[in-house]
Amino acid sequence: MKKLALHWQILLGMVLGVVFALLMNQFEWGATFIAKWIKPFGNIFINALKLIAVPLILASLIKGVSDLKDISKLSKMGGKTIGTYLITTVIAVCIGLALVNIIKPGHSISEETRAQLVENYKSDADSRIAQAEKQKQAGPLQALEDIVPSNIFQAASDNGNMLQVIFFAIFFGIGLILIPEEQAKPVKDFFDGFNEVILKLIDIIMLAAPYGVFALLAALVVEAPSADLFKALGWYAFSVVLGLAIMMIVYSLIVYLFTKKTPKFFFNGISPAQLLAFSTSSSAATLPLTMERVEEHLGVDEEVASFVLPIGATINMDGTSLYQAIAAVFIAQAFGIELSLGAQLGIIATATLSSIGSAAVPGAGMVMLVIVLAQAGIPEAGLALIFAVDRPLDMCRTTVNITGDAAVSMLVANSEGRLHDPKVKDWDDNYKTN
Ligand code: DAS
Repeated sequence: MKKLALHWQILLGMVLGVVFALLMNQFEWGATFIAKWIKPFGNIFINALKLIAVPLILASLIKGVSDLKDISKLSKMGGKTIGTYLITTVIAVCIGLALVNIIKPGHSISEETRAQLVENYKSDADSRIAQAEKQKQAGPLQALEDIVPSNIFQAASDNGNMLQVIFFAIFFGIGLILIPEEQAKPVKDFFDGFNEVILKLIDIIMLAAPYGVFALLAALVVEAPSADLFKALGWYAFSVVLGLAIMMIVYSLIVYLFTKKTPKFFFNGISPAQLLAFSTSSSAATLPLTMERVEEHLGVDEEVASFVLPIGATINMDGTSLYQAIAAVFIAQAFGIELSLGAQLGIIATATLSSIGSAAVPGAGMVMLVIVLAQAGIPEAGLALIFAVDRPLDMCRTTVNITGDAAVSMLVANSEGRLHDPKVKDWDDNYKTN
């Protein structure tokens, strides 16, 4: 197993989980055995991901906000960069919401399977459904009021108040910017280090992913007698991949509209980085190659690229935000929760914020999905449902994440008059036979 790259290990875990469950289904004690002796390992894995969500938000957002101080020095380019990143992320979330409401992947689940799902995850589903009901009866400003926590430790303790944790993290980061540099430095260094530790913990948790997935898949197969759950998962994965493909078209359109560089030029310049992102599921691991391709093959000035891309790798995750919007609404549909328009608009905010807070490492997008689910009152148990297909989708969404960063770096460079002719001509000139 060690020799295989992590994502192949996870895919193997998925297959073995299904095969094992189908085998156990041949014995009348098979389902009970899996429920008692295998499924707990899947729950432990999901709990570990949920455990890391709050510290990850605190670390990445406090670091992110306090790093903004450096951006203010380049405020014109900084403002343009952050502003464009936010626009592309909101576009991605809206495309995701549109698709999941049109395709309705969760509606193809039969009432019997839905009842089974709610039964399997009863405690979590009930509390979330109750919370969603409460939110429906709440006043117009209730959601705003709920953002400000009265007690950070109570907010951090219950995953249902993720926006309160985010509010505290941003508030704290702003405080950090406003105190004198020499006083802020040790605090900033602490959170930089804290962030590194959390990322290492995610790496460790992801090492358990193949085993966690094996358990989750095995439990899913024995608990969901009907194939309609797998059909629904197929439609869900299709919705995400379709949304990501639309984002690729959006990027090539905005690059052409603002810089007149053709899609052929753009994709041939960025494709090696896209392949690396696809195979590593990590924007951070791909960043060095993204920078080299953007500078050498897409003509972005080196100073612009080294400013825009590292920020993009950490806070601009359009693929992740689109995926989180679709995943949240899919899980709500699977559990029979009709989300109000207000709740869906809230998802635009929480998916944008949680993709900003998502670390550029494999599986981070799913960890942060807890925020979107919790805020919309959707059962987090649904994570077990979608984790089955999360890895292949992580590979796809990471590819979109870095493509979005590259596209925005070209727009920013172009607006600063620093989009040059590439040092290395694109493939038309190199490989065309003379
Ligand atoms: N894998 C993350 C990245 O590196 C994205 C995600 O997990 O959603 O961009």
